[in-house]
Amino acid sequence: MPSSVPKICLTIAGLDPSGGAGILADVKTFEAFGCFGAAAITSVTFQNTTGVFGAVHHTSESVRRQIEPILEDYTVDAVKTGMLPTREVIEETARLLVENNLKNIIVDPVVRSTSGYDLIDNEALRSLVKNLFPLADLITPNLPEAERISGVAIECEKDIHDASQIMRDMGAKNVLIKGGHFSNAEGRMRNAELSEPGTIATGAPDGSDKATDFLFLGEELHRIDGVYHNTTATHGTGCVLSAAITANLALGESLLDAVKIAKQFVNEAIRTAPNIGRGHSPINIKPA
Ligand code: PXL
Repeated sequence: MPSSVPKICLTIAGLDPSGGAGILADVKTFEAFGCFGAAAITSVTFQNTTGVFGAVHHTSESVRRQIEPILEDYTVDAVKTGMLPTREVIEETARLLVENNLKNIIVDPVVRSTSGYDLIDNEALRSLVKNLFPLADLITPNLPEAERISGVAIECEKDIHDASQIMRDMGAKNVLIKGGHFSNAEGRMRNAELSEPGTIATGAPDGSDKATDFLFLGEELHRIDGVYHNTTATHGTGCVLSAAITANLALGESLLDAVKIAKQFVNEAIRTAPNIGRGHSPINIKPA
């Protein structure tokens, strides 16, 4: 009996050789959902769980020459972009997505590593907004990324609405702002001082243990609640979340359901993280 044809997901992103983030995390996640994972590398980073020590970026030609043979051969059902380090790579990626009429596109606007290393320069970020936001079915910034892109300092729920509106004005159709960063000590302090009590479930002054993501489907807000895990084992959570959304779109789920399923998957992956390495442990990417 031939096995059934799997859905195919492509990630266009950086390599984290330590396996926690980037294309390795993406492909593991695609496969965990039963999809077939393919990957084009935009940058080779030098890192482990304690930090990022540098990177060598690929050229736009290298990115095109990786992707074209894949698209000539496979029907790709969904695509995610992660670390796109330069304007050239971003513009080439946008051209490839348009030329090949690719669907189910998730853009994770990767800006900075958990350890504070800048993965993309300002010129590239402007190009990402201009060229890729309009092509994406969903963009998935975390709070610091949403702040940097929108220019809004996010302190309370109204700021989240404003930042989302600005990013939609920039061309994004749907926006998922990941609330996990509200749950750290700084977030709790900011909330306690500056927002009305209870306006943000996560990191609330009452010590609430929710990590809420804010999904704007157009103007319509859906709160996606998750459990906040007080842990440093968070390396790659953004990559895994956006890859899990991508896999579920490939499988035919609606955007809302794909985000809910992905959020549960990441929660479980954080809860059962293996605690390897001396820094931020990777999370546990296991079959869904
Ligand atoms: O989590 C953001 C990210 C994405 N992609 C690559 C990374 C990182 C963070 O370190 O290295 C390749």
